[in-house]
Amino acid sequence: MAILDKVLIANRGEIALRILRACRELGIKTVAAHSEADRDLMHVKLADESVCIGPAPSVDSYLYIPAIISAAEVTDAMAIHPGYGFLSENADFAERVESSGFIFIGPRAETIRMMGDKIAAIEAMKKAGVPCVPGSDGPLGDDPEENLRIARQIGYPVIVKAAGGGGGRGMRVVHTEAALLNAITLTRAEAKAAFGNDTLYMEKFLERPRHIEFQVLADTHGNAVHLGERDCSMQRRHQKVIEEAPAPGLTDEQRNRLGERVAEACRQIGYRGAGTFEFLYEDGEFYFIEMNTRVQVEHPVTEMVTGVDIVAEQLRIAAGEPLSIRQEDVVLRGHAIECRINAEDPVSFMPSPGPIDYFHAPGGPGVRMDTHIYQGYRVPPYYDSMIGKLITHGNTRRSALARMCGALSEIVIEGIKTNIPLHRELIMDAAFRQGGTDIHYLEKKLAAKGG
Ligand code: MV4
Repeated sequence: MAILDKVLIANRGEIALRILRACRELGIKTVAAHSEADRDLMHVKLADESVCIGPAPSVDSYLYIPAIISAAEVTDAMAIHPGYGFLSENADFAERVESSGFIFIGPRAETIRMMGDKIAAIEAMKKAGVPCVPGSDGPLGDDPEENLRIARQIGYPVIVKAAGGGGGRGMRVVHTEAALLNAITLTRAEAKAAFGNDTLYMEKFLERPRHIEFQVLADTHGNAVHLGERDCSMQRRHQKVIEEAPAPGLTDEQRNRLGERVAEACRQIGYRGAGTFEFLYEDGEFYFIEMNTRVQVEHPVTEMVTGVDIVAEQLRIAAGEPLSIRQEDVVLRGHAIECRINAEDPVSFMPSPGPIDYFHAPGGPGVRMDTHIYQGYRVPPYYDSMIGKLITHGNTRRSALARMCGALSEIVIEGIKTNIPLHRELIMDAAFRQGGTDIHYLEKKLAAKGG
């Protein structure tokens, strides 16, 4: 690619390998920036160059901005891909990447900063005509009477959230007026300690929603498209376990309507790159809660049903090229499901790092496995326990489920414990097979099993 001749991958694991593959396809050279514990990662072996950026702990390597910028400088990379997690949604990082003369593969720093402030994000989306949860429409003040009035106006139960939070951190559900003021005080103190920002806001608490998110792509020429939605309701402690696309039961009309809205919102705010609009979905209505300004773990299910390579589009956008697709080119075909494979005990969920003594990858039509593991690889104890994603596609949800069932029976990982047994159970679960389970379903099921 003309302008992007070399990309530094500032991440690890399966997403680093995914980015490397997209670069290779587009003829872009790659630099793997890795920690001391990650010399044996698959993408480090495959990259054109590799640079050690520090010791095993993330704060000294994958989160250490000066080391990453230096690695880009010494290798003469043109751009930095942050992947997901780590520095991917750090506006200061994006700013320092660009002020050092590199391209940040993601939105402008100011967009990341705005979306990191959940109140600003909601305000921008409301302005753009995206439906939001009824709430305080701005920060909560210090006046107890005013806060009681806001909650009464919204109607209990309400949820108090930190403006600097997100992804499930810094929030508290309040069921009665008697509990409100204390809840605000506690959440404020927690938010201050966790995010250095005690700004709070309030929303109506939705009791049984599904988590449905829309994928968007926007280029620097004013084009924006949506790639439909994913249902990510199957989660435990804010960690997604299974995702799928499209969301069961959603109509084309619902999808097109909200999809057009979020694409238009992207044009309005001058969004750049790949992004995800997170919604809660309850009783046929969508409520925006947050926007993610990165490529997400679950992007493959969208790729499988649209045929669009989201990471390749990120690279094209960063190179200043227009999107390779228009909205009318985006056609959903069939159904895709993703199981996140974690190195963890399937019952206790305790991490299980260690050697991969044996690995057999599943295969066949409609089966994709995104993983960096190989026989002889050692899963280090320092990072997230996700070691791969098993994705299946079929013409129908039934077919995708059948293929997932087959793939889960084929896959063999020995040497460490994994959550594959949990996936085998979930894929046969009657309610999940029916489709449309809410965000609390998995935790309730596990609690009933005696977890
Ligand atoms: C909510 C909610 C119910 N009502 N907001 C949790 C993570 C963060 N992204 C927002 N979260 C929630 N916000 C209102 N007004 C319930 C959750 C929530 C949740 C959302 C998505 C996926 C899983 C979840 C698990 C528990 C709570």
